[in-house]
Amino acid sequence: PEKFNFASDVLDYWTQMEKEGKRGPNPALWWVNSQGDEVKWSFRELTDFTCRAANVFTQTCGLQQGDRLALILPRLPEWWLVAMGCIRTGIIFIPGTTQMKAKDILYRLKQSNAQSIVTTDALAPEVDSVASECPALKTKLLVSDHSREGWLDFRSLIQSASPDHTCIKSKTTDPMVIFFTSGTTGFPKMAKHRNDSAGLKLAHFSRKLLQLKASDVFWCLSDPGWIVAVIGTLFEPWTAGSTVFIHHLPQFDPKVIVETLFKYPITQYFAAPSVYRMILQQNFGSLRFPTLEHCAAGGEAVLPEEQEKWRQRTGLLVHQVYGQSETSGIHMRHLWGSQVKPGSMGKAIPPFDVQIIDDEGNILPPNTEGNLGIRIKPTKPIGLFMLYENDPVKTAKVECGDFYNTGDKATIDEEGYIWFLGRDDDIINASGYRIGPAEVESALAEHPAVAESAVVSSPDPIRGQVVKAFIVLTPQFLSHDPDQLAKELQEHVKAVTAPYKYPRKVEFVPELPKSVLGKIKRSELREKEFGQ
Ligand code: BCO
Repeated sequence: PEKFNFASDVLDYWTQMEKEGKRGPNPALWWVNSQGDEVKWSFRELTDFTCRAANVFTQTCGLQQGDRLALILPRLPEWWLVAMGCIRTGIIFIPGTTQMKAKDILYRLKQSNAQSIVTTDALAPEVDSVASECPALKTKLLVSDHSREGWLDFRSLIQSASPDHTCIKSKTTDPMVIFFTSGTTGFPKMAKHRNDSAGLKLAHFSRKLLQLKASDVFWCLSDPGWIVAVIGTLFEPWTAGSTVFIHHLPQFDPKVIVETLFKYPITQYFAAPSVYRMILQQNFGSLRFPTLEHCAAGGEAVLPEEQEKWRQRTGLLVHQVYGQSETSGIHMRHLWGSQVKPGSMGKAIPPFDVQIIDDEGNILPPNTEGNLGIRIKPTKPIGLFMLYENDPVKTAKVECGDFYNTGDKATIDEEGYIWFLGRDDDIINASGYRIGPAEVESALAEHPAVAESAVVSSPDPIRGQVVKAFIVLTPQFLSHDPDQLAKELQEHVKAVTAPYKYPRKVEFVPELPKSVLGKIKRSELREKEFGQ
């Protein structure tokens, strides 16, 4: 259709179904924390609250369609109100992880020209420390029980706002959300998506993806800063009218995951493969969860032996799915009930034409290693990002003949099953995070001990891969205790940038391998790590 808006076409549809008694009593959003607090909202309540949020943005903050709002919240119910309030008004929201530090936030606010930011007490001081460098930033909204000078109190504004709001009639092609995604070089790029990218795509293909039903209770563990959470905790479940289950989970703890799967009637579950590994590694008694029917994993590869171990312990298969910030989630999968080839990502979901291509975009024969490509010509399928904002060069670079080149290496077998192999560039995929080496190297460079560094991926039995830094020390630090210095540098990285990027392995070296032109050869270091 020419017009599509997820708030009016999907959320309000389910509200109407509730009013007509055509949807069961399950909440639309079910939020819990470890202190026993609980929030249960119906679709009717969500329509009310998200209309109020829309009024807060337009009336109190003066935002209009096309303006940008940075959304940096942990797993709090308000996250869903903000995201849907933006969709109702056409404000482009920019999710980000709460692990970010002042420098990361500054970069995002400046690149996106965000006029508004929503966050909590934890990050408000970081925002305040850089706000003067962000001329576009006009309003700061705090989700907290306390007030803070210079910040609007989102919770009390929602209470006093009117629930009467007319959703904009957005075009399917209007921009809706921007994700920052790490690249091989430089700092993260802005992958921009349209209204149809996630919302409409899933309205059409949902039944082929996770096959959710209105009676399902779906728990997607990902932090709401990532695309997988935006798909898995908003678009995918609400398209099907299912319950979105959220555990606040400020710190990851496998014990809490297992207890939650026993305690609540969760029927479908999605997490990064590292989470499955961390659960399997612990000595839990039974893992036979009473209501769980389907498990899925994405963000990194699942090994066949891990899939088998999970099946033995739980009686359930882990279905591997694939996606990137650019592809708005999932383009291939094993259908429930179809043959699962352990270790494979499953088959492409029509109408996505997924092929293995060479560097010129030619389709390679089965069982040949190449680039994972999604056909974009003659027709670009809905779901793929619009472009990298402000970066036509990088946008053009990922177009390869008739395909979007994901940059991931894979093979396809005669039956169409796709097998992920990894990346052959410098991007690090550590426990489901995509990390650009330049971001870590730049953080290390701020420490006086570091003369230069090269950051690469290194294998890890639990996290799949971890970040490893090879560091050449400045002369005055050569005599320092290496273990202590490594710890200091790790803490330094955690302090200046989002801590998930910190180098879990550090090696001090006298020099780095370089080309004749003086360019650091990260590939040489990486190959050594993987024993190639
Ligand atoms: O392991 P350490 O304790 O040494 O360090 C951890 C944290 O303790 C630390 N940290 C976190 N917040 C901090 C902090 N340190 C200082 N100040 C703070 N504010 O930093 C390290 C963070 O590492 P982590 O995030 O890997 O933590 P953790 O607890 O080990 O979590 C394990 C996982 C598996 C839950 C986590 O790695 C994870 O959530 N991985 C999945 C990521 C994901 O969702 N990726 C999807 C991206 S979208 C996509 O791929 C599209 C595809 C479908």
